[in-house]
Amino acid sequence: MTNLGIGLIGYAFMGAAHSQAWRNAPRFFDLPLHPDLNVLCGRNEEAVQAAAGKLGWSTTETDWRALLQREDVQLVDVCTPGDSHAEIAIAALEAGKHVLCEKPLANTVAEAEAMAAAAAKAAAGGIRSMVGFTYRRVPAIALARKLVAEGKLGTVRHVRAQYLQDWIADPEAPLSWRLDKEKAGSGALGDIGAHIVDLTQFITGDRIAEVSGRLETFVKERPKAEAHSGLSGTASAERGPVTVDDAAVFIANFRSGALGVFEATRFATGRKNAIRIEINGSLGSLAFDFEDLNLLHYYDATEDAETAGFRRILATEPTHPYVAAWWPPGHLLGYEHGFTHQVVDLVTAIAEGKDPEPSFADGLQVQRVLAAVEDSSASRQWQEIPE
Ligand code: SOE
Repeated sequence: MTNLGIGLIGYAFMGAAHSQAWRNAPRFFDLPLHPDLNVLCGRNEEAVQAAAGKLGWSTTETDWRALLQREDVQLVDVCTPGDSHAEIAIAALEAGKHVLCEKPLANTVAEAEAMAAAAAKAAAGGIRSMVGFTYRRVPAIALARKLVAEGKLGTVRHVRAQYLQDWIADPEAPLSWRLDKEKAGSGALGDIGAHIVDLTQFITGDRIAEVSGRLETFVKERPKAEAHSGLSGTASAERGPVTVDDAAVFIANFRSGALGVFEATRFATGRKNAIRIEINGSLGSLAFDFEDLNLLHYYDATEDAETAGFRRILATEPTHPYVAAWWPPGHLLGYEHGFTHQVVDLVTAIAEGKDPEPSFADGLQVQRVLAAVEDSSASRQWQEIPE
């Protein structure tokens, strides 16, 4: 079997999640190429070496440009904050490396356009790229898409989506890079709203045509972070401004005529990672909540009214997407499995010479929706998303 040398940039929360995926994918799935965890890259030498030992990487680099020069790297996995996605991903594609880039694709539409153009050019030479909208690979979500595509819901009328977290509901929670517009591009909108834009479009096979939205920053100033790890941190005595939205809400028209209602917030006390999606169609409905991610709720409106009702589909059957490679029915899957499935789909597409999805062009379209929500909030007007 041919090997695929991986170079991962970033080793915090997402870097750790991607590392386990690169390690585990070939242990459970029969992959056409074997990923070698060759290089982990981060700016602090001591810290990146410690992370490499823990996460299973053979060597380290402290400069991503040096990583791009290495012959033992065929794929670059970008797990840095959004402000460096465009520069790294474009340089990697130009250096002839396949690229997996974390979401949202970029911090601005202009950056995302440049990335999509670089990806299209590289694809002509067989170099592949993918944006990491991982939740598409949760089996219950992939099953939802399949059921909609099979026509089980009939004509889709309503799309209802929420992404609810509460990790900064405490006004004394320190400033993380995710609250800094320069680093993150936007707040709840881009960080978690991007996921529900992608997921609803993925499940319905439809696209958002126009939006009317509102962004809000409830807590305008917070303690600066002394030390930061993942979503938590230690507060310092100094304070700084929050430069992104804490919450984003918007309504949307889909191209098919379906109506959408979206909400993304980090202030939903008690909700930790609740991605809730409900789709209502002429023949039935589907409902999903990531806090119970193995379940898909399905209502068949064609059944006898006397016994009809939502039923729970436990998406752990070997016939459900991705599940056959794992455990027997009822032995539940978790957050990390989506990342493993992402690696499986990416490596398979590379080996088959196909463009993986979601592509950088898909990432650009999501970026346009996010920008339209921001513009709509600022202008108090509906905003159209170009095709
Ligand atoms: C923080 O809000 C975060 O880690 C996001 O950045 C991820 O994309 C999301 O899946 C979980 O929450």
